[in-house]
Amino acid sequence: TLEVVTFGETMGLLMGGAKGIEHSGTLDKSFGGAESNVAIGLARLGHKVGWFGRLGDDPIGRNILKAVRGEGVDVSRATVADDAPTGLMLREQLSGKTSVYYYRKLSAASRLRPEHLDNGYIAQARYLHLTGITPALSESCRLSAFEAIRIAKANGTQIVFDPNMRLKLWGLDEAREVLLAFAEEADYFLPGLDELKLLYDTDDWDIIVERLRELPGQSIVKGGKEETYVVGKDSVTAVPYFRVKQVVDPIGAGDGFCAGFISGLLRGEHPVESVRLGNLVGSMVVQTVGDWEGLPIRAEVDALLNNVSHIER
Ligand code: KDG
Repeated sequence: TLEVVTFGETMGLLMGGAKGIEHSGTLDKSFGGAESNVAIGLARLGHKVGWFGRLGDDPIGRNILKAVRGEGVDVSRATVADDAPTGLMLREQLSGKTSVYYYRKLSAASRLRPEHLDNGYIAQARYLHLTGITPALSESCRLSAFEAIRIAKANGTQIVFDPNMRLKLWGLDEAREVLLAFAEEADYFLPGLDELKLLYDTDDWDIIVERLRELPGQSIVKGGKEETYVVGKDSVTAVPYFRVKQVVDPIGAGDGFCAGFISGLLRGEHPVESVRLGNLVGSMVVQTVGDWEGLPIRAEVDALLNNVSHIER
Protein backbone atom coordinates (compact mmCIF):
# COMPACT_ATOMS: atom_id res chain seq x y z
CA THR A 1 0.00 0.00 0.00
CA LEU A 2 1.02 3.57 -0.62
CA GLU A 3 1.77 5.98 2.21
CA VAL A 4 1.17 9.13 0.17
CA VAL A 5 -0.85 9.87 -2.96
CA THR A 6 -0.62 13.09 -4.91
CA PHE A 7 -1.85 14.30 -8.29
CA GLY A 8 -1.54 17.27 -10.57
CA GLU A 9 -0.02 18.63 -13.73
CA THR A 10 3.52 17.72 -14.69
CA MET A 11 4.94 19.56 -17.69
CA GLY A 12 7.94 19.53 -19.91
CA LEU A 13 10.43 22.16 -18.75
CA LEU A 14 12.78 24.01 -21.10
CA MET A 15 15.40 26.14 -19.45
CA GLY A 16 17.34 28.96 -21.06
CA GLY A 17 21.02 29.26 -20.23
CA ALA A 18 22.99 32.35 -19.28
CA LYS A 19 21.79 34.13 -22.43
CA GLY A 20 18.13 33.61 -21.53
CA ILE A 21 15.43 32.00 -23.65
CA GLU A 22 15.36 34.72 -26.27
CA HIS A 23 19.02 34.44 -27.16
CA SER A 24 19.93 30.86 -26.19
CA GLY A 25 20.64 28.56 -29.13
CA THR A 26 19.65 25.50 -27.10
CA LEU A 27 17.36 24.97 -24.14
CA ASP A 28 17.98 22.43 -21.44
CA LYS A 29 15.13 19.91 -21.25
CA SER A 30 13.67 18.54 -18.03
CA PHE A 31 10.21 18.39 -16.54
CA GLY A 32 8.48 19.62 -13.44
CA GLY A 33 5.26 19.83 -11.54
CA ALA A 34 4.82 20.64 -7.89
CA GLU A 35 3.08 17.35 -7.08
CA SER A 36 5.47 15.07 -8.96
CA ASN A 37 8.36 16.98 -7.38
CA VAL A 38 6.96 16.10 -3.96
CA ALA A 39 6.39 12.49 -5.03
CA ILE A 40 9.98 12.12 -6.24
CA GLY A 41 11.21 13.67 -3.01
CA LEU A 42 9.25 11.18 -0.93
CA ALA A 43 10.36 8.22 -3.04
CA ARG A 44 14.01 9.23 -2.66
CA LEU A 45 13.48 9.42 1.09
CA GLY A 46 12.33 5.82 0.99
CA HIS A 47 8.55 6.18 1.03
CA LYS A 48 5.86 4.45 -0.98
CA VAL A 49 4.20 7.17 -2.98
CA GLY A 50 1.89 7.42 -5.97
CA TRP A 51 1.50 10.32 -8.40
CA PHE A 52 -1.05 10.62 -11.15
CA GLY A 53 -2.20 13.14 -13.68
CA ARG A 54 -3.05 13.28 -17.37
CA LEU A 55 -0.30 13.45 -19.93
CA GLY A 56 -0.42 13.87 -23.69
CA ASP A 57 0.29 11.03 -26.09
CA ASP A 58 3.58 12.67 -27.06
CA PRO A 59 7.34 12.39 -26.43
CA ILE A 60 7.31 14.82 -23.51
CA GLY A 61 4.48 12.93 -21.83
CA ARG A 62 6.27 9.61 -22.30
CA ASN A 63 9.51 11.07 -20.98
CA ILE A 64 7.74 12.33 -17.84
CA LEU A 65 6.01 9.02 -17.19
CA LYS A 66 9.24 7.03 -17.54
CA ALA A 67 11.27 9.41 -15.44
CA VAL A 68 8.76 9.62 -12.58
CA ARG A 69 8.37 5.84 -12.65
CA GLY A 70 12.13 5.50 -12.73
CA GLU A 71 12.32 7.44 -9.49
CA GLY A 72 10.29 4.71 -7.84
CA VAL A 73 6.98 6.56 -7.78
CA ASP A 74 3.87 4.50 -8.54
CA VAL A 75 2.37 5.94 -11.75
CA SER A 76 -0.19 3.22 -12.31
CA ARG A 77 -3.11 5.67 -12.18
CA ALA A 78 -1.60 8.26 -14.52
CA THR A 79 -3.61 8.47 -17.73
CA VAL A 80 -2.87 9.51 -21.29
CA ALA A 81 -5.19 11.88 -23.13
CA ASP A 82 -5.35 11.40 -26.89
CA ASP A 83 -6.98 14.77 -27.50
CA ALA A 84 -4.55 17.19 -25.84
CA PRO A 85 -0.79 17.65 -25.47
CA THR A 86 1.42 17.58 -22.40
CA GLY A 87 1.85 21.12 -21.11
CA LEU A 88 5.16 22.93 -21.30
CA MET A 89 6.86 25.62 -19.29
CA LEU A 90 9.86 27.69 -20.20
CA ARG A 91 12.04 29.16 -17.53
CA GLU A 92 15.04 31.45 -17.37
CA GLN A 93 17.12 33.08 -14.73
CA LEU A 94 18.50 36.45 -15.67
CA SER A 95 20.26 38.73 -13.20
CA GLY A 96 19.11 36.46 -10.39
CA LYS A 97 15.44 36.81 -11.36
CA THR A 98 13.50 33.72 -12.39
CA SER A 99 10.83 34.07 -15.08
CA VAL A 100 8.36 31.38 -16.08
CA TYR A 101 6.34 31.14 -19.30
CA TYR A 102 3.52 28.61 -19.45
CA TYR A 103 2.25 26.77 -22.50
CA ARG A 104 -0.35 24.75 -20.68
CA LYS A 105 -3.79 26.11 -21.54
CA LEU A 106 -6.04 23.17 -22.56
CA SER A 107 -3.21 20.75 -21.79
CA ALA A 108 -3.88 17.07 -21.17
CA ALA A 109 -3.55 17.63 -17.42
CA SER A 110 -6.22 20.33 -17.45
CA ARG A 111 -8.66 17.71 -18.78
CA LEU A 112 -8.50 15.67 -15.57
CA ARG A 113 -12.04 14.93 -14.42
CA PRO A 114 -13.45 13.41 -11.22
CA GLU A 115 -14.12 10.14 -13.13
CA HIS A 116 -10.35 9.71 -13.45
CA LEU A 117 -9.96 9.38 -9.70
CA ASP A 118 -9.65 5.89 -8.24
CA ASN A 119 -11.30 6.01 -4.81
CA GLY A 120 -9.47 3.00 -3.41
CA TYR A 121 -6.13 4.38 -4.55
CA ILE A 122 -6.62 7.59 -2.56
CA ALA A 123 -8.29 5.83 0.37
CA GLN A 124 -5.30 3.53 1.01
CA ALA A 125 -2.92 6.43 1.66
CA ARG A 126 -2.13 8.01 5.00
CA TYR A 127 -1.70 11.38 3.33
CA LEU A 128 -3.19 12.99 0.25
CA HIS A 129 -0.97 15.82 -0.97
CA LEU A 130 -2.72 18.54 -2.96
CA THR A 131 -1.64 21.89 -4.28
CA GLY A 132 -3.58 24.98 -5.26
CA ILE A 133 -2.24 24.70 -8.81
CA THR A 134 -4.72 21.94 -9.67
CA PRO A 135 -7.91 23.94 -8.99
CA ALA A 136 -6.44 26.80 -11.05
CA LEU A 137 -6.12 24.66 -14.18
CA SER A 138 -9.76 24.12 -15.16
CA GLU A 139 -13.24 23.63 -13.77
CA SER A 140 -12.92 19.85 -14.08
CA CYS A 141 -9.57 19.93 -12.24
CA ARG A 142 -11.15 21.99 -9.48
CA LEU A 143 -13.98 19.49 -9.14
CA SER A 144 -11.44 16.64 -9.13
CA ALA A 145 -9.50 18.25 -6.29
CA PHE A 146 -12.65 18.70 -4.21
CA GLU A 147 -13.69 15.13 -4.98
CA ALA A 148 -10.28 13.84 -3.87
CA ILE A 149 -10.74 15.68 -0.58
CA ARG A 150 -14.15 14.08 -0.16
CA ILE A 151 -12.68 10.62 -0.76
CA ALA A 152 -9.80 11.29 1.63
CA LYS A 153 -12.08 12.54 4.40
CA ALA A 154 -14.41 9.57 4.05
CA ASN A 155 -11.48 7.19 4.51
CA GLY A 156 -9.33 8.78 7.19
CA THR A 157 -6.64 9.90 4.76
CA GLN A 158 -5.13 13.15 6.01
CA ILE A 159 -4.79 16.12 3.70
CA VAL A 160 -1.60 18.10 3.20
CA PHE A 161 -2.32 21.25 1.22
CA ASP A 162 0.22 23.64 -0.30
CA PRO A 163 -1.55 26.62 -1.89
CA ASN A 164 1.20 27.21 -4.49
CA MET A 165 -0.46 30.38 -5.67
CA ARG A 166 0.13 30.89 -9.40
CA LEU A 167 -1.27 34.25 -10.38
CA LYS A 168 -0.38 33.59 -14.02
CA LEU A 169 -3.17 30.99 -13.94
CA TRP A 170 -6.01 32.87 -12.27
CA GLY A 171 -7.01 36.15 -10.70
CA LEU A 172 -6.34 36.96 -7.07
CA ASP A 173 -10.00 37.11 -6.02
CA GLU A 174 -10.82 33.71 -7.43
CA ALA A 175 -7.58 32.21 -6.13
CA ARG A 176 -8.25 33.57 -2.67
CA GLU A 177 -11.77 32.17 -2.49
CA VAL A 178 -10.83 28.69 -3.69
CA LEU A 179 -7.51 28.37 -1.84
CA LEU A 180 -9.05 29.43 1.47
CA ALA A 181 -11.80 26.85 0.95
CA PHE A 182 -9.10 24.19 0.51
CA ALA A 183 -7.24 25.47 3.56
CA GLU A 184 -10.37 24.78 5.60
CA GLU A 185 -10.20 21.12 4.58
CA ALA A 186 -6.51 20.58 5.26
CA ASP A 187 -5.04 18.68 8.16
CA TYR A 188 -1.73 20.36 7.34
CA PHE A 189 -1.73 23.71 5.55
CA LEU A 190 1.69 24.69 4.15
CA PRO A 191 1.51 28.21 2.70
CA GLY A 192 4.37 30.60 2.05
CA LEU A 193 4.45 33.93 3.90
CA ASP A 194 4.02 35.91 0.64
CA GLU A 195 0.99 33.81 -0.22
CA LEU A 196 -0.58 34.45 3.16
CA LYS A 197 -0.19 38.20 2.75
CA LEU A 198 -2.18 37.92 -0.48
CA LEU A 199 -4.70 35.40 0.82
CA TYR A 200 -5.54 37.43 3.91
CA ASP A 201 -4.88 40.80 2.30
CA THR A 202 -2.62 42.01 5.10
CA ASP A 203 1.08 42.34 5.93
CA ASP A 204 0.30 42.16 9.63
CA TRP A 205 1.83 38.97 11.01
CA ASP A 206 -0.38 38.96 14.11
CA ILE A 207 -3.53 39.05 12.00
CA ILE A 208 -2.16 36.29 9.77
CA VAL A 209 -1.45 34.10 12.79
CA GLU A 210 -4.93 34.78 14.13
CA ARG A 211 -6.50 33.71 10.82
CA LEU A 212 -4.37 30.57 10.72
CA ARG A 213 -5.46 29.67 14.24
CA GLU A 214 -9.08 29.77 13.09
CA LEU A 215 -8.38 26.94 10.63
CA PRO A 216 -9.15 23.42 11.80
CA GLY A 217 -5.76 22.00 10.79
CA GLN A 218 -2.12 22.68 11.64
CA SER A 219 -0.45 25.52 9.71
CA ILE A 220 3.22 25.67 8.80
CA VAL A 221 4.42 28.92 7.23
CA LYS A 222 7.26 28.64 4.73
CA GLY A 223 9.36 31.42 3.30
CA GLY A 224 10.30 33.40 6.39
CA LYS A 225 13.59 35.31 6.11
CA GLU A 226 15.57 32.77 8.08
CA GLU A 227 13.05 30.23 9.30
CA THR A 228 9.83 28.28 8.88
CA TYR A 229 7.04 28.81 11.40
CA VAL A 230 4.91 26.21 13.10
CA VAL A 231 1.73 27.93 14.24
CA GLY A 232 0.49 26.41 17.48
CA LYS A 233 -2.67 27.23 19.39
CA ASP A 234 -0.95 29.77 21.62
CA SER A 235 2.62 29.96 20.40
CA VAL A 236 4.58 30.13 17.15
CA THR A 237 7.73 28.04 16.85
CA ALA A 238 10.42 29.28 14.46
CA VAL A 239 12.49 26.50 12.91
CA PRO A 240 15.71 27.92 11.41
CA TYR A 241 16.85 27.20 7.85
CA PHE A 242 20.00 25.24 7.13
CA ARG A 243 22.88 27.30 5.76
CA VAL A 244 23.35 27.00 2.04
CA LYS A 245 26.65 27.78 0.29
CA GLN A 246 24.98 29.05 -2.86
CA VAL A 247 21.39 29.21 -4.05
CA VAL A 248 21.64 28.05 -7.64
CA ASP A 249 17.93 27.73 -8.45
CA PRO A 250 15.25 28.50 -5.85
CA ILE A 251 12.39 26.77 -7.69
CA GLY A 252 11.30 23.54 -6.08
CA ALA A 253 12.37 24.49 -2.56
CA GLY A 254 8.76 24.50 -1.34
CA ASP A 255 8.12 21.08 -2.87
CA GLY A 256 11.28 19.72 -1.29
CA PHE A 257 10.09 21.14 2.00
CA CYS A 258 6.76 19.35 1.61
CA ALA A 259 8.49 16.05 0.85
CA GLY A 260 10.74 16.34 3.90
CA PHE A 261 7.88 17.45 6.12
CA ILE A 262 5.59 14.59 5.09
CA SER A 263 8.49 12.17 5.48
CA GLY A 264 8.92 13.38 9.05
CA LEU A 265 5.23 12.86 9.77
CA LEU A 266 5.40 9.36 8.30
CA ARG A 267 8.33 8.58 10.54
CA GLY A 268 6.26 9.63 13.54
CA GLU A 269 8.23 12.80 14.22
CA HIS A 270 6.74 15.81 15.98
CA PRO A 271 5.66 18.55 13.50
CA VAL A 272 8.60 20.76 14.57
CA GLU A 273 11.09 17.98 13.85
CA SER A 274 9.29 17.28 10.55
CA VAL A 275 9.70 20.94 9.64
CA ARG A 276 13.42 20.68 10.33
CA LEU A 277 13.60 17.81 7.87
CA GLY A 278 11.53 19.84 5.40
CA ASN A 279 13.95 22.76 5.75
CA LEU A 280 16.89 20.47 5.13
CA VAL A 281 15.41 18.92 1.99
CA GLY A 282 14.41 22.37 0.68
CA SER A 283 17.92 23.66 1.27
CA MET A 284 19.35 20.84 -0.83
CA VAL A 285 17.00 21.43 -3.78
CA VAL A 286 18.08 25.05 -4.20
CA GLN A 287 21.70 24.05 -4.66
CA THR A 288 20.97 22.27 -7.96
CA VAL A 289 19.41 23.48 -11.20
CA GLY A 290 15.94 22.04 -11.79
CA ASP A 291 12.87 21.40 -9.67
CA TRP A 292 13.60 17.93 -8.36
CA GLU A 293 17.09 16.94 -9.47
CA GLY A 294 18.64 18.09 -6.18
CA LEU A 295 16.24 16.15 -3.95
CA PRO A 296 18.29 14.03 -1.55
CA ILE A 297 18.13 10.33 -0.82
CA ARG A 298 17.55 9.16 2.74
CA ALA A 299 21.22 8.41 3.47
CA GLU A 300 22.29 11.95 2.53
CA VAL A 301 19.67 13.46 4.80
CA ASP A 302 20.52 11.19 7.71
CA ALA A 303 24.22 11.96 7.34
CA LEU A 304 23.57 15.71 7.38
CA LEU A 305 21.18 15.50 10.33
CA ASN A 306 23.75 13.50 12.26
CA ASN A 307 26.72 15.56 11.09
CA VAL A 308 28.44 12.55 9.57
CA SER A 309 30.89 13.41 6.83
CA HIS A 310 31.72 10.91 4.10
CA ILE A 311 34.87 10.45 2.09
CA GLU A 312 33.46 10.80 -1.42
CA ARG A 313 36.50 9.53 -3.33
O1 KDG B 1 6.98 24.29 -7.30
C1 KDG B 1 7.57 24.15 -8.56
C2 KDG B 1 6.49 24.19 -9.56
O2 KDG B 1 5.94 25.47 -9.58
C3 KDG B 1 6.94 23.89 -10.93
O3 KDG B 1 7.38 22.58 -11.02
C4 KDG B 1 5.89 24.15 -11.96
O4 KDG B 1 4.08 22.94 -11.06
C5 KDG B 1 4.50 23.93 -11.55
C6 KDG B 1 3.59 25.04 -11.80
O5 KDG B 1 2.47 24.78 -12.14
O6 KDG B 1 3.99 26.18 -11.63
